[in-house]
Amino acid sequence: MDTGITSKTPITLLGLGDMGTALAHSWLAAGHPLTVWNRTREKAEPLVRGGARAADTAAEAVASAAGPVVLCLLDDDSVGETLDGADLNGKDVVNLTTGTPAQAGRRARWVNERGARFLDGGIMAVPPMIGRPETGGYVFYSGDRELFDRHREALEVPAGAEFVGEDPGHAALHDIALLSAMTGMLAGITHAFALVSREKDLDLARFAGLLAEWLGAMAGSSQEMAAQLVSGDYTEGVTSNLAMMTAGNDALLATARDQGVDSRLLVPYMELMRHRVAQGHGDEGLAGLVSLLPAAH
Ligand code: FVH
Repeated sequence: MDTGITSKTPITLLGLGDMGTALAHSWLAAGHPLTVWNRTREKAEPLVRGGARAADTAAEAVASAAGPVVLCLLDDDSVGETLDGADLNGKDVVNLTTGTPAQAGRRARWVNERGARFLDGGIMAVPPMIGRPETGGYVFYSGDRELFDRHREALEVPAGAEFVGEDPGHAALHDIALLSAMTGMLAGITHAFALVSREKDLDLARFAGLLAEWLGAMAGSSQEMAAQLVSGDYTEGVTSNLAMMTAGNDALLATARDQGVDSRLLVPYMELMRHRVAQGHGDEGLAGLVSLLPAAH
């Protein structure tokens, strides 16, 4: 006989956009009692048919929460608006809304002042990856370690969980750092396709495979950079030195010119390389470039 009683952690989820809805389905499928709330109520209906309870207001959803209150909203402002008026005292708040490290820090203080514990999360997955561990999606978490440990099993249902420290801003920092690296990589991919795409007899699908393999192999250089930053010796274990790479940039720029391609995506990074070599550090790897980036405030 199905008594409807389960030992699974009850989840309260505020926000049913594309990501929130994917999270909701994964918790329902895993048998977690689920209460949902969304500003536009209709988005809750399919989940209610699947066994979730829809709360009329965010405050009511929070008041009835016996487990973590998870937020997956557009931005930090929408988190503030949604929680405004809710009694957070004694609650565990898990914010999966993308924001900056500073916003996470401020939100943690705001939540703590209202008597609740706070965990921030940065989702490294797109909705179709949620509830499918084989896709490798995961969430960076930071903030209250006890909260994380207590709800870890439930938090690991939608995607893997990677705790990166008690500073509430560190999940967002990891998230943004990875997205920033991705942006640089996509700029490189864009330039590479601009170079080859005007060649009529070139197989772009084959090229794409070669490109992905090359980027995968080169990604290992991040370990070399980390080791150099930790030791402070930027010449440690250098396999390709900066002077050689900077000289090679001339061929990259000349080829772009010959192919009629604008080099604007590459030039800022190349200028940084040239500057470091001019400072007398041609024997280093790339770690020295990090020291050139602190912005003037
Ligand atoms: N979707 C993705 O690929 C990325 C993957 C990485 C992580 N992001 C972040 O996840 C947060 C939510 O993303 P989403 O995909 O669910 O976003 P939307 O489909 O646009 O849904 C937005 C939800 O936020 C609600 N909302 C917006 N403004 C307010 C407000 N002022 N008060 C209350 N709720 C608000 C919106 O409600 P409604 O429009 O349906 O009424 C949606 O529930 C996000 O931080 C991504 O960066 C996703």
